[in-house]
Amino acid sequence: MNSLFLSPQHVLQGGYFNSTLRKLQEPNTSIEPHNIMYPIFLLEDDDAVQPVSSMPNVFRYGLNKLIPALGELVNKGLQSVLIFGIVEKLPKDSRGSSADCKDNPVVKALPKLRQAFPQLTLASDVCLCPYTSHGHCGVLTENGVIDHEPSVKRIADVALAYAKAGAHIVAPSDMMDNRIKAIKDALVANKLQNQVSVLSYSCKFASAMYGPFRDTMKSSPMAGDRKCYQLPPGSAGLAARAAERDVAEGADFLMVKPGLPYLDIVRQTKDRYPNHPLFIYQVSGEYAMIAQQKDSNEMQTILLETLTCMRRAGADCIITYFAPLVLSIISKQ
Ligand code: PB1
Repeated sequence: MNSLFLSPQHVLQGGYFNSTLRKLQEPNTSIEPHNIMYPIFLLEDDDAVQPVSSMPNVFRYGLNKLIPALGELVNKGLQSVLIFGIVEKLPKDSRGSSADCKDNPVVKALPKLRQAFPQLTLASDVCLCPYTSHGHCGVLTENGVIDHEPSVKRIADVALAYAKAGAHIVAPSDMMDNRIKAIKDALVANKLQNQVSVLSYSCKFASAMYGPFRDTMKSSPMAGDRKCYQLPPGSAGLAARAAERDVAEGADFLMVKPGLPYLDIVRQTKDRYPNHPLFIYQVSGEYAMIAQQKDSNEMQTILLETLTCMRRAGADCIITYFAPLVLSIISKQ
Protein backbone atom coordinates (compact mmCIF):
# COMPACT_ATOMS: atom_id res chain seq x y z
CA MET A 1 0.00 0.00 0.00
CA ASN A 2 1.48 3.37 -0.95
CA SER A 3 2.38 5.17 2.33
CA LEU A 4 0.70 8.38 1.00
CA PHE A 5 -2.71 6.85 1.66
CA LEU A 6 -1.80 6.00 5.23
CA SER A 7 -0.43 9.43 6.28
CA PRO A 8 -2.80 11.04 8.86
CA GLN A 9 -2.75 14.52 7.33
CA HIS A 10 -4.56 13.15 4.28
CA VAL A 11 -7.47 11.87 6.37
CA LEU A 12 -10.12 14.66 6.11
CA GLN A 13 -13.20 12.81 7.34
CA GLY A 14 -12.08 13.25 10.93
CA GLY A 15 -12.92 16.93 10.55
CA TYR A 16 -16.59 16.88 9.65
CA PHE A 17 -18.28 13.75 10.95
CA ASN A 18 -20.98 15.65 12.90
CA SER A 19 -23.05 18.82 12.33
CA THR A 20 -21.04 20.90 14.82
CA LEU A 21 -17.76 20.09 13.08
CA ARG A 22 -19.39 20.69 9.69
CA LYS A 23 -20.50 24.16 10.83
CA LEU A 24 -16.91 24.92 11.86
CA GLN A 25 -15.85 23.94 8.32
CA GLU A 26 -18.35 26.45 6.81
CA PRO A 27 -17.24 29.86 8.15
CA ASN A 28 -19.16 33.01 7.16
CA THR A 29 -22.06 31.09 5.60
CA SER A 30 -24.66 31.41 8.36
CA ILE A 31 -27.99 32.87 7.29
CA GLU A 32 -29.40 35.29 9.84
CA PRO A 33 -32.19 37.85 9.43
CA HIS A 34 -29.77 40.68 8.64
CA ASN A 35 -28.39 38.59 5.76
CA ILE A 36 -31.80 38.69 4.05
CA MET A 37 -33.63 41.60 2.35
CA TYR A 38 -37.22 41.13 1.19
CA PRO A 39 -38.28 42.66 -2.18
CA ILE A 40 -41.90 43.85 -2.13
CA PHE A 41 -44.24 45.07 -4.88
CA LEU A 42 -46.29 48.12 -3.91
CA LEU A 43 -49.54 48.99 -5.71
CA GLU A 44 -51.30 52.37 -5.98
CA ASP A 45 -54.55 50.90 -4.66
CA ASP A 46 -54.01 50.82 -0.87
CA ASP A 47 -56.55 48.03 -0.33
CA ALA A 48 -55.47 45.71 -3.15
CA VAL A 49 -53.57 42.46 -2.83
CA GLN A 50 -52.80 40.45 -5.96
CA PRO A 51 -50.92 37.15 -6.31
CA VAL A 52 -48.03 37.11 -8.83
CA SER A 53 -49.03 34.24 -11.10
CA SER A 54 -45.48 33.28 -12.12
CA MET A 55 -44.10 33.46 -8.56
CA PRO A 56 -45.96 31.23 -6.07
CA ASN A 57 -46.47 32.86 -2.63
CA VAL A 58 -45.40 36.29 -3.95
CA PHE A 59 -47.97 39.09 -3.89
CA ARG A 60 -48.41 42.71 -5.03
CA TYR A 61 -49.67 44.72 -2.07
CA GLY A 62 -51.49 47.97 -1.49
CA LEU A 63 -50.21 49.73 1.62
CA ASN A 64 -53.16 48.74 3.84
CA LYS A 65 -52.54 45.07 3.04
CA LEU A 66 -48.74 45.37 3.13
CA ILE A 67 -48.58 46.68 6.70
CA PRO A 68 -50.20 43.61 8.37
CA ALA A 69 -48.23 41.26 6.11
CA LEU A 70 -44.97 42.99 7.05
CA GLY A 71 -45.99 43.03 10.73
CA GLU A 72 -45.99 39.21 10.78
CA LEU A 73 -42.55 39.10 9.15
CA VAL A 74 -41.06 41.79 11.40
CA ASN A 75 -42.20 39.68 14.36
CA LYS A 76 -40.25 36.79 12.82
CA GLY A 77 -37.13 38.97 12.59
CA LEU A 78 -37.33 40.67 9.17
CA GLN A 79 -34.70 43.41 9.14
CA SER A 80 -34.97 45.04 5.70
CA VAL A 81 -37.15 45.33 2.61
CA LEU A 82 -36.61 46.59 -0.95
CA ILE A 83 -39.65 48.42 -2.30
CA PHE A 84 -40.76 48.48 -5.96
CA GLY A 85 -43.61 50.79 -6.95
CA ILE A 86 -46.15 49.67 -9.57
CA VAL A 87 -48.36 52.22 -11.34
CA GLU A 88 -51.52 51.38 -13.26
CA LYS A 89 -53.45 54.69 -12.92
CA LEU A 90 -50.59 57.21 -12.87
CA PRO A 91 -49.39 58.05 -16.40
CA LYS A 92 -46.26 56.58 -17.96
CA ASP A 93 -44.29 59.06 -20.09
CA SER A 94 -40.91 59.41 -21.79
CA ARG A 95 -39.11 60.62 -18.63
CA GLY A 96 -40.89 58.53 -15.99
CA SER A 97 -42.50 61.56 -14.34
CA SER A 98 -44.65 59.37 -12.06
CA ALA A 99 -41.52 57.88 -10.44
CA ASP A 100 -41.22 60.79 -7.98
CA CYS A 101 -44.61 62.52 -8.05
CA LYS A 102 -46.48 63.11 -4.79
CA ASP A 103 -48.99 60.34 -5.68
CA ASN A 104 -46.30 57.75 -6.36
CA PRO A 105 -47.04 54.70 -4.17
CA VAL A 106 -43.47 54.56 -2.85
CA VAL A 107 -43.38 58.27 -1.99
CA LYS A 108 -46.72 57.89 -0.17
CA ALA A 109 -45.86 54.65 1.64
CA LEU A 110 -42.38 55.40 2.98
CA PRO A 111 -43.38 57.77 5.80
CA LYS A 112 -46.16 55.39 6.87
CA LEU A 113 -43.83 52.37 6.83
CA ARG A 114 -41.27 54.33 8.84
CA GLN A 115 -43.96 55.06 11.41
CA ALA A 116 -45.36 51.50 11.46
CA PHE A 117 -41.98 49.75 11.64
CA PRO A 118 -39.33 52.06 13.20
CA GLN A 119 -36.76 49.22 13.34
CA LEU A 120 -37.24 48.03 9.74
CA THR A 121 -34.64 49.22 7.21
CA LEU A 122 -36.45 50.53 4.15
CA ALA A 123 -34.66 50.39 0.80
CA SER A 124 -36.28 51.78 -2.34
CA ASP A 125 -35.44 50.58 -5.81
CA VAL A 126 -34.70 53.59 -8.04
CA CYS A 127 -35.42 53.17 -11.73
CA LEU A 128 -37.50 54.70 -14.49
CA CYS A 129 -38.64 51.50 -16.23
CA PRO A 130 -41.85 51.03 -14.18
CA TYR A 131 -42.81 54.61 -15.07
CA THR A 132 -41.66 55.19 -18.67
CA SER A 133 -43.89 54.78 -21.74
CA HIS A 134 -40.98 53.11 -23.57
CA GLY A 135 -40.12 50.78 -20.66
CA HIS A 136 -36.42 51.59 -20.57
CA CYS A 137 -34.53 52.39 -17.38
CA GLY A 138 -33.39 55.81 -18.59
CA VAL A 139 -34.43 58.74 -20.78
CA LEU A 140 -34.02 58.18 -24.54
CA THR A 141 -32.83 60.41 -27.37
CA GLU A 142 -35.02 60.83 -30.47
CA ASN A 143 -33.34 57.85 -32.07
CA GLY A 144 -34.13 55.63 -29.11
CA VAL A 145 -30.79 55.29 -27.35
CA ILE A 146 -30.05 56.19 -23.74
CA ASP A 147 -29.59 59.94 -23.29
CA HIS A 148 -26.95 59.88 -20.56
CA GLU A 149 -27.16 63.28 -18.89
CA PRO A 150 -30.96 63.55 -18.54
CA SER A 151 -31.10 59.91 -17.46
CA VAL A 152 -28.61 60.48 -14.64
CA LYS A 153 -30.43 63.67 -13.60
CA ARG A 154 -33.81 61.87 -13.49
CA ILE A 155 -32.39 58.93 -11.50
CA ALA A 156 -30.82 61.33 -8.98
CA ASP A 157 -34.11 63.26 -8.69
CA VAL A 158 -36.06 60.05 -8.04
CA ALA A 159 -33.50 58.81 -5.50
CA LEU A 160 -33.68 62.15 -3.67
CA ALA A 161 -37.49 62.04 -3.62
CA TYR A 162 -37.40 58.60 -1.96
CA ALA A 163 -34.69 59.72 0.45
CA LYS A 164 -36.78 62.73 1.47
CA ALA A 165 -39.87 60.49 1.83
CA GLY A 166 -38.04 58.26 4.33
CA ALA A 167 -35.96 55.61 2.56
CA HIS A 168 -32.92 54.49 4.58
CA ILE A 169 -31.34 53.11 1.37
CA VAL A 170 -31.79 54.14 -2.25
CA ALA A 171 -30.92 51.39 -4.73
CA PRO A 172 -30.50 52.51 -8.36
CA SER A 173 -31.17 49.48 -10.59
CA ASP A 174 -30.98 51.47 -13.84
CA MET A 175 -27.28 50.80 -14.61
CA MET A 176 -26.70 54.32 -15.99
CA ASP A 177 -23.02 55.38 -15.87
CA ASN A 178 -22.27 57.96 -13.13
CA ARG A 179 -25.66 57.87 -11.42
CA ILE A 180 -24.00 56.95 -8.09
CA LYS A 181 -22.07 60.24 -7.94
CA ALA A 182 -25.16 62.19 -8.97
CA ILE A 183 -27.21 60.57 -6.18
CA LYS A 184 -24.48 61.11 -3.59
CA ASP A 185 -24.16 64.77 -4.65
CA ALA A 186 -27.93 65.22 -4.31
CA LEU A 187 -27.91 63.65 -0.83
CA VAL A 188 -25.04 65.94 0.25
CA ALA A 189 -26.75 69.03 -1.18
CA ASN A 190 -29.84 68.14 0.87
CA LYS A 191 -27.94 67.23 4.06
CA LEU A 192 -29.06 63.59 3.82
CA GLN A 193 -25.66 62.03 3.16
CA ASN A 194 -25.43 60.65 6.73
CA GLN A 195 -29.01 59.38 6.88
CA VAL A 196 -29.39 57.60 3.53
CA SER A 197 -27.17 54.88 2.01
CA VAL A 198 -26.65 54.12 -1.66
CA LEU A 199 -26.91 50.44 -2.64
CA SER A 200 -25.66 50.27 -6.21
CA TYR A 201 -26.83 47.51 -8.52
CA SER A 202 -23.20 47.65 -9.60
CA CYS A 203 -22.77 44.30 -11.41
CA LYS A 204 -26.16 43.77 -13.00
CA PHE A 205 -26.26 41.58 -16.07
CA ALA A 206 -28.57 41.53 -19.09
CA SER A 207 -30.11 38.29 -17.89
CA ALA A 208 -33.00 36.23 -19.25
CA MET A 209 -34.03 35.54 -15.64
CA TYR A 210 -36.03 38.74 -15.04
CA GLY A 211 -39.18 37.54 -16.81
CA PRO A 212 -41.55 37.03 -13.86
CA PHE A 213 -40.54 40.42 -12.41
CA ARG A 214 -41.13 42.24 -15.69
CA ASP A 215 -44.50 40.53 -16.08
CA THR A 216 -45.69 41.64 -12.65
CA MET A 217 -44.20 45.14 -12.94
CA LYS A 218 -45.27 45.60 -16.56
CA SER A 219 -41.75 46.98 -17.00
CA SER A 220 -40.45 45.33 -20.17
CA PRO A 221 -38.92 47.58 -22.83
CA MET A 222 -41.49 48.46 -25.53
CA ALA A 223 -38.71 48.19 -28.11
CA GLY A 224 -35.19 46.87 -28.06
CA ASP A 225 -33.62 45.44 -24.92
CA ARG A 226 -31.39 46.48 -22.01
CA LYS A 227 -28.17 45.04 -23.40
CA CYS A 228 -26.72 48.54 -23.93
CA TYR A 229 -26.80 49.33 -20.23
CA GLN A 230 -27.02 46.02 -18.36
CA LEU A 231 -23.76 44.03 -18.49
CA PRO A 232 -23.06 41.24 -21.01
CA PRO A 233 -23.39 37.91 -19.11
CA GLY A 234 -19.92 36.82 -20.20
CA SER A 235 -18.03 39.91 -19.10
CA ALA A 236 -16.18 39.64 -15.78
CA GLY A 237 -14.09 42.60 -16.93
CA LEU A 238 -17.00 45.00 -17.24
CA ALA A 239 -18.32 43.76 -13.90
CA ALA A 240 -14.97 44.60 -12.31
CA ARG A 241 -14.92 48.04 -13.95
CA ALA A 242 -18.56 48.75 -12.98
CA ALA A 243 -17.83 47.95 -9.34
CA GLU A 244 -14.68 50.09 -9.51
CA ARG A 245 -16.68 52.98 -11.02
CA ASP A 246 -19.36 52.81 -8.32
CA VAL A 247 -16.89 52.47 -5.44
CA ALA A 248 -15.05 55.54 -6.78
CA GLU A 249 -18.36 57.46 -6.98
CA GLY A 250 -19.22 56.69 -3.37
CA ALA A 251 -21.49 53.65 -3.33
CA ASP A 252 -22.01 52.40 0.22
CA PHE A 253 -22.99 48.87 -0.86
CA LEU A 254 -22.41 46.84 -4.03
CA MET A 255 -24.54 44.17 -5.70
CA VAL A 256 -24.27 41.29 -8.13
CA LYS A 257 -27.43 40.38 -9.99
CA PRO A 258 -28.61 37.72 -10.82
CA GLY A 259 -27.10 35.50 -8.14
CA LEU A 260 -26.42 31.81 -8.61
CA PRO A 261 -25.08 31.86 -12.21
CA TYR A 262 -22.78 34.76 -11.28
CA LEU A 263 -21.07 33.54 -8.09
CA ASP A 264 -17.67 33.96 -9.74
CA ILE A 265 -18.47 37.67 -10.04
CA VAL A 266 -19.53 37.70 -6.38
CA ARG A 267 -16.18 36.26 -5.33
CA GLN A 268 -14.28 38.59 -7.69
CA THR A 269 -16.11 41.64 -6.31
CA LYS A 270 -15.75 40.64 -2.66
CA ASP A 271 -12.02 39.96 -3.09
CA ARG A 272 -11.50 43.39 -4.70
CA TYR A 273 -13.72 45.32 -2.29
CA PRO A 274 -13.73 43.40 1.02
CA ASN A 275 -14.79 46.50 2.94
CA HIS A 276 -17.99 47.14 0.96
CA PRO A 277 -20.99 45.04 2.05
CA LEU A 278 -21.95 43.01 -1.00
CA PHE A 279 -25.54 42.12 -1.92
CA ILE A 280 -26.79 39.39 -4.22
CA TYR A 281 -30.18 39.76 -5.85
CA GLN A 282 -31.75 36.29 -6.23
CA VAL A 283 -33.98 37.35 -9.13
CA SER A 284 -37.49 36.33 -10.07
CA GLY A 285 -36.40 33.68 -12.54
CA GLU A 286 -34.13 32.08 -9.92
CA TYR A 287 -37.05 32.15 -7.49
CA ALA A 288 -39.39 30.49 -9.98
CA MET A 289 -36.88 27.72 -10.75
CA ILE A 290 -36.55 26.74 -7.08
CA ALA A 291 -40.21 27.36 -6.15
CA GLN A 292 -41.41 24.92 -8.82
CA GLN A 293 -40.05 22.00 -6.78
CA LYS A 294 -43.12 19.92 -5.90
CA ASP A 295 -41.72 18.51 -2.64
CA SER A 296 -41.57 21.36 -0.09
CA ASN A 297 -38.82 19.70 1.96
CA GLU A 298 -36.74 19.23 -1.19
CA MET A 299 -37.40 22.84 -2.17
CA GLN A 300 -36.29 24.12 1.23
CA THR A 301 -33.11 22.02 1.09
CA ILE A 302 -32.28 23.37 -2.36
CA LEU A 303 -33.03 26.92 -1.18
CA LEU A 304 -30.79 26.70 1.89
CA GLU A 305 -27.99 25.12 -0.15
CA THR A 306 -28.28 27.95 -2.69
CA LEU A 307 -28.21 30.67 -0.03
CA THR A 308 -25.26 28.98 1.73
CA CYS A 309 -23.32 28.96 -1.56
CA MET A 310 -24.16 32.63 -2.10
CA ARG A 311 -22.80 33.45 1.35
CA ARG A 312 -19.70 31.27 0.73
CA ALA A 313 -19.06 33.19 -2.50
CA GLY A 314 -18.97 36.45 -0.52
CA ALA A 315 -22.53 37.80 -0.26
CA ASP A 316 -23.23 39.70 2.95
CA CYS A 317 -26.92 40.18 2.19
CA ILE A 318 -29.23 38.30 -0.19
CA ILE A 319 -32.25 40.01 -1.72
CA THR A 320 -34.72 37.16 -2.02
CA TYR A 321 -38.45 36.65 -2.55
CA PHE A 322 -38.00 33.61 -0.30
CA ALA A 323 -37.47 35.91 2.71
CA PRO A 324 -40.72 34.86 4.49
CA LEU A 325 -39.82 31.17 4.12
CA VAL A 326 -36.21 31.73 5.19
CA LEU A 327 -37.37 33.61 8.31
CA SER A 328 -39.71 30.73 9.17
CA ILE A 329 -36.88 28.22 8.74
CA ILE A 330 -34.46 30.33 10.79
CA SER A 331 -37.00 30.83 13.59
CA LYS A 332 -37.35 27.04 13.95
CA GLN A 333 -33.58 26.39 14.08
O1 PB1 B 1 -36.45 39.79 -9.65
C1 PB1 B 1 -36.10 40.32 -10.71
O2 PB1 B 1 -36.18 39.76 -11.82
C2 PB1 B 1 -35.51 41.70 -10.61
C3 PB1 B 1 -35.56 42.50 -11.92
C4 PB1 B 1 -34.85 43.83 -11.73
C5 PB1 B 1 -35.34 44.61 -10.55
N1 PB1 B 1 -34.32 45.43 -10.04
C6 PB1 B 1 -34.69 44.64 -12.98
C7 PB1 B 1 -34.41 43.78 -14.15
C8 PB1 B 1 -35.03 44.14 -15.48
O3 PB1 B 1 -36.25 44.10 -15.59
O4 PB1 B 1 -34.26 44.47 -16.38
C9 PB1 B 1 -35.54 45.83 -13.11
C10 PB1 B 1 -34.76 46.95 -13.81
N2 PB1 B 1 -34.88 48.21 -13.29
